[in-house]
Amino acid sequence: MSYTAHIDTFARDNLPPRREWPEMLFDLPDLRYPARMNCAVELLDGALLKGWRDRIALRAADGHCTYGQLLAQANRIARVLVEDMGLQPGNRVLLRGPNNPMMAACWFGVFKAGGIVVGTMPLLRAKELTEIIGKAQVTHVLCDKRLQAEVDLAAPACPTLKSIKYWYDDDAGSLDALCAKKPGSFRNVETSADDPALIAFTSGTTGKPKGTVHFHRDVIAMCDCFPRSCLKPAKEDVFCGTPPLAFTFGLGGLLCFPLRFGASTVLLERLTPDGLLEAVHKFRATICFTAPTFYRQMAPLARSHSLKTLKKCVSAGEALPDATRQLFRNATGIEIIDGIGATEMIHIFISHTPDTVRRGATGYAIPGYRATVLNPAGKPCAPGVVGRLAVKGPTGCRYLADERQKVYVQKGWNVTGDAYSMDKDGYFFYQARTDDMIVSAGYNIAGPEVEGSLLAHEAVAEAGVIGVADEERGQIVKAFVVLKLGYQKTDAVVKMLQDHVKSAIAPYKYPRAIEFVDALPRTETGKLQRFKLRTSS
Ligand code: 3UK
Repeated sequence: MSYTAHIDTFARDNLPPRREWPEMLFDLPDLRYPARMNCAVELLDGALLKGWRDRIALRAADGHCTYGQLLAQANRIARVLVEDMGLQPGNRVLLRGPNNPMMAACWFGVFKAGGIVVGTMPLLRAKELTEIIGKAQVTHVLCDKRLQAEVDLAAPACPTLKSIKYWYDDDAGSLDALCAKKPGSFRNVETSADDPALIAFTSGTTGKPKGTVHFHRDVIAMCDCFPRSCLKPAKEDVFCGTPPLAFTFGLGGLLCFPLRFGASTVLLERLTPDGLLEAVHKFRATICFTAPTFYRQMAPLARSHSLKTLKKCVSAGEALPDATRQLFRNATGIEIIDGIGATEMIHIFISHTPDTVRRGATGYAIPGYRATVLNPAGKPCAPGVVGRLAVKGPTGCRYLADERQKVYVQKGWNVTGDAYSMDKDGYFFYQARTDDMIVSAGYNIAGPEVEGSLLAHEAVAEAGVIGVADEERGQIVKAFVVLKLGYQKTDAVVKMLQDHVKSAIAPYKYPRAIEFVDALPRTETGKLQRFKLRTSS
């Protein structure tokens, strides 16, 4: 077996068999990494070698810290893990906290000590934590003191746990107190480039959580793909946004990407659309990462904030409706960079630059990745034909001990579960999640297209579209609509919206049922939870 720094080989032992891995592509010269690499050493110790010691790395409500200070803090945390908590390389460490500087330092502390990070979203409950801890055989926990309650509830049912420490905690035995006694240096664990670095659990909306294993090299590869080819950040950039660091969209966009480029990142807890705009203004942010629903809600508020510093905005997590793209551009002058990513792929693999945007498209396979659309026989579809999106590149899906590996990876391709079409120039057009396609009277209808059409109407704040069972047609299209202020939930408005859709897209796609609601159910990552709409119908 090849070199590993892991003494505890649980994660390696529970990788899928090699024959079930996707085909990996390392065509780009930027992606040829040394056999031994630790992603935190590459990002932090590497930053000091580049002369960035005194540059600001993290910005937060109560101050900032430099690359040098972040490195020292990560080293102290690594020491606490090894010297006080008995961490062995390969052990899994659960991290739990809102986006704040200590949470960021913990990620790097675990990497440096050769541990494997299991990030968890702040809103997860004891039941979900117990499942994740059990599945990943978590041994250690580092947690923000304010999120202790659910850990306490979960712990009795988690026999693998050995040691738990809290931060932003006054206790003598807290992570903060232990760190304060340590020197800011650490002998980094020399991991192999393909030693597991993190197990990211999918923010999937149904079924048992799936853990996706990513190696040290994958963390660096995500920094060397989308940011280099589409975002093109500079040292002077200030990143900000909403995705939790436990979501790989946030881990990349709000932590690893800025540090890879010598830039700084604003870490803020629990942001609203208004709060995010305020943060852009206050921190003079230049790059923003968030979900489509945030851009939509920010557009009407944008005029009342000074956003002159903001240059680039990245949207991911779900499809960006063209109506939202237009609304945001009209309000700010910024052409949003859309990108589809997945926890299985660690980050974005289809995207575009502001100059290469094509209306209604997510973009093209970014350098390093290849993408195609497969028909039911597993062959590439002709341009314009809808099929299953399949992708391969320098990163890919490796589920931790999970039969569903064979569903996600087919013939070397990562099959994301999205229905897409591709045009003759290689631009990819999102339709729906494969299992969300609506079939009504023999027609295939993609809910997001109907949502997009509704969102273009001035009365509509938000829309979610699903298929509901119907005796005559099999399914009918049903829309859940949040109206803007000043519009009434009346039959006349129903008729107006139906007529609008009929005139904007093929009439058979119009929502035969419309229900007005005050809000749509969403995940912590901004995704619409269609299954909740289905069960409420
Ligand atoms: C959907 C999109 C259309 C799509 C993610 C960027 O979302 C991320 O990861 P998840 O595992 O979900 C993956 C699924 O979400 N999706 C994401 N982005 C788009 N659909 N247009 C988009 N731009 O169904 C995909 O299969 O939660 C996104 C970076 C890292 C991520 N983990």
